[in-house]
Parts: sequence; structure tokens; C-alpha cells
Amino acid sequence: MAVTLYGAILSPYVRKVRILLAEHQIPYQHQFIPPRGQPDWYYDISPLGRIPALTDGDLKLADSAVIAQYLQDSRGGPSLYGSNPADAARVRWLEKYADYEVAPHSTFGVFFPRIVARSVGESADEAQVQRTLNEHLPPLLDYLERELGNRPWFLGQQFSLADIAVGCQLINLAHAGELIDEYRWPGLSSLLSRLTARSSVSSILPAEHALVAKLTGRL
Ligand SMILES: N[C@@H](CCC(=O)N[C@@H](CS)C(=O)NCC(=O)O)C(=O)O
Repeated sequence: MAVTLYGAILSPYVRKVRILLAEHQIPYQHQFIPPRGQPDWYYDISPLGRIPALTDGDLKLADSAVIAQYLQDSRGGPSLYGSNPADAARVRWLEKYADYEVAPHSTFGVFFPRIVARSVGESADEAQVQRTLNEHLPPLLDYLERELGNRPWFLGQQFSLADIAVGCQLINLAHAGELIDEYRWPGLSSLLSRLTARSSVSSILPAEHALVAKLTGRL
């Protein structure tokens, strides 16, 4: 069945699904939907209007975590949820932590005001961005650093959706000019390097960089 992904490529949730589609080697079409001013027909696929959404033939799915689970269940292949129920629960927790605890600060508190706000006619409060960077984000990153420990991935040697979900937030920070401090968060910093070296990620980043350059007037 034909798979279509809807959304804009700089959304961390859209990126999460693009990486998963590549990891699972699922061919798909990509239809651009902006996070603001979505067309009316899109609400039939994504009832809250949010991106990403995905269709697989007649099936309509919204929410990156729902889509991630569906891709794993429907296509099989190497598990991105670890190899036992405890691992799977840990992956889901870390995915939720990245999507609901880190994202409000990394993506909506730093990336959006720095990179997107001006292009959609909104003003950006750099003082608020600095508070986010100095006060809100560090304890969240400290927790993730402790969870990672000295291991390459959150599940140890096994790459998982947890690495993708956390990495997607770190990529939005990097797009906003905030590569995380490798002396304070060495584990997360090297996880990000390992993640961006995977072909599922390195293949999608050039288009993202070009778009960030365009939005920030560097092109
Ligand atoms: N939990 C959702 C969050 C999706 C989300 O918040 N996407 C943002 C863009 S990064 C969006 O669509 N915002 C527009 C809106 O909320 O109307 C997911 O994982 O897909």
C-alpha cells in the first residue's frame, strides 16, 4: 500500500517519522503541510490539525508515537523498541519525555522563536529563549544524561526509538545554534554525533539545513 507522510521537515515529530521510515526502509511520498494554516481537508487525516500524519492506503494516522508503533507493528523488521517488554516500556517513557517534556523548551522555547517566528510574522523574545536555555533545559538534559550513562544508546548497544526521539529534539536545538555542551552532557553529545552519522538521518539533514538557512536569511 502507498504510504504518504504529511508535515513540514523541521518539525521534530515529522523528523522522527522520516527517520523511522528510512530505518524500516519503507518507501513513501511526502506532502508538505505547514504547522500553521493547514488546509481544511487535512483535519480528516489529523483531527487536531497537527503534523505529522500518515496515510497507508485507506488508513489515516495522526501523532508521531502512534505512527511509530504502527510502522513497527505493520512492517516488522528490527525492533526499535528493544527486545523485551521492559525495554519497550523504557523506550516509550523516553519517547514521551522527549516529546512532552523536552520539546516545549527545545523546539517551542528555542527553535521556534529563533528560526521560525519571524517568517510567520511573530516576534521572538530572546530573553525568554535565554531563560529556557539556562533554567528550563539543563535539568531535563541532566536527567537524560544520567539515563544514558556511559552507553552508546539508551538501551545500551541496541539502537531504539528513544535515541531517535531525544536526538530529534537535540537537532532542533542545533538548528537554532545551540549544540549542547559536550563537557556538561558528553553522553548526549556523542549520541547526537552517532545519530546524525546514521544514513537514515544524514540523508535528511541537508534539506533541513538549507531550509534553516533560507528562513534565517543566510541563503
Ligand atoms: N504529539 C504530537 C505533537 C505534534 C505537534 O505538536 N506538532 C506541531 C508542529 S512541531 C504542530 O503540528 N503544531 C500545530 C498545532 O498544534 O496546531 C506528535 O507526536 O505528533
